[in-house]
Amino acid sequence: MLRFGVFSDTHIGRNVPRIVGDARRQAFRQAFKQAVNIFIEERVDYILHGGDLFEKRTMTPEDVAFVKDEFYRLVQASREKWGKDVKIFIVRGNHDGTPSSCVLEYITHPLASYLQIIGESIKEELQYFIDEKILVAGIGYHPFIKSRIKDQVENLAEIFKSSNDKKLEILLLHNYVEKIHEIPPYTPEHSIIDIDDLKKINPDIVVVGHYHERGDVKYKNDIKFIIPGATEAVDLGEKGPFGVYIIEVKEGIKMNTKFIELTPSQHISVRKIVSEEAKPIQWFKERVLDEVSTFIDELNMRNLPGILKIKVSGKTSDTKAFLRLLTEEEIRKIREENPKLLYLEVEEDITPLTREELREETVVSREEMFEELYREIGREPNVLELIEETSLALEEKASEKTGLLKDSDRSSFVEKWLRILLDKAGEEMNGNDPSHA
Ligand SMILES: [Mn+2]
Repeated sequence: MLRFGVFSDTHIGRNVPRIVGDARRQAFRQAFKQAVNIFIEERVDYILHGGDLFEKRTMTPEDVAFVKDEFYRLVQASREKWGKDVKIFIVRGNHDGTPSSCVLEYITHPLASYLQIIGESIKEELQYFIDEKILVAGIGYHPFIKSRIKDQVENLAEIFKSSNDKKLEILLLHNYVEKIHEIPPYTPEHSIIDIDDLKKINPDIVVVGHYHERGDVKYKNDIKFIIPGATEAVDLGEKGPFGVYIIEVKEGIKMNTKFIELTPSQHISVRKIVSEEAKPIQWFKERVLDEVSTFIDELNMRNLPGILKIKVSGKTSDTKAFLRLLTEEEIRKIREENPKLLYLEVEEDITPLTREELREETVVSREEMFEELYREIGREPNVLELIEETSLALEEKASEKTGLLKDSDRSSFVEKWLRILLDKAGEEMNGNDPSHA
């Protein structure tokens, strides 16, 4: 029986959002450490990493040392605990650099024979691994992966064909695969792997990184596709769950897979506030404050530090000079009162109504007009009296057919209403413009 520990997109060295960069860097390391612990406990024989091990742009020498130490710890502990010599295979992702400047080189060492980079070397030769039980080959990230794979299909098929059939054959990739991933719209065709090309290569298992959301094991063209996803939210909007796969292979073909979730070290969330109709700025602000307080409750419940981003969009009926929903000062205060909230960002996309829309907005419906009128005159004695009279008349004289009064019965009420309204209007005019008094 063979056991594999599979993970991908660990992005060690990533530090966004920059303001909480140190905490984020630690979160990625924490996830990595947990993965290694799981691999030790699960007694794996081989590790498969699907690429984007590092975040090349922002990684530090300490990040390199961290990964080296963790892999060494994995190998040592597995040897001590279970007498196993674990081997680790990694394919290059787009965040690990290009073939000529690949940061994976930093963790290789001639004496560290337990670790091997799979895929193209600087000389563009395909590097693969073969022992008596398994064959691992692969191709690192390429922006034009479709044609890159097509160029290498024969080469790879040859490597796989030459291996003994009893070996488990594994292909490591770091790109989108047609029919396997839910590929984001507008992804150029040339950056998607043609699944028929993989059939020609014909491995038993394809482990593919790059896609940060884990996928269920998919079985297509006699190939098992393992999509481990990332181990931490690479972008704040990525929800998880994040984790690792353990694959257990019995008698050459029977395969069990399980996904083990990692415990995140920060609670991260992106919330949206959208208004279909125009609202005052205060409405948006209240919603934002509601979201913040809900999120803070969640942090206390989970006992975790957290990062919250709120995206607010819609139109506002306010025509005043545009203000930010929360000032720097207000955000600072919220964070001071809630030390668990590491970072709060409010992204605003609120546009004021155009003059045209504003005119439509101010058209008052008949119901609104009456409501306003009643607020003004509804408590005056002559009005109350009139309402009383009208309802009595309705009870006595209303037509059975229409439920209304006949014209002759109605006319006196109409006159009285008119008088009241005219008096009211006259009062207002006089009140508003003393010169007409
Ligand atoms: Mn990635």
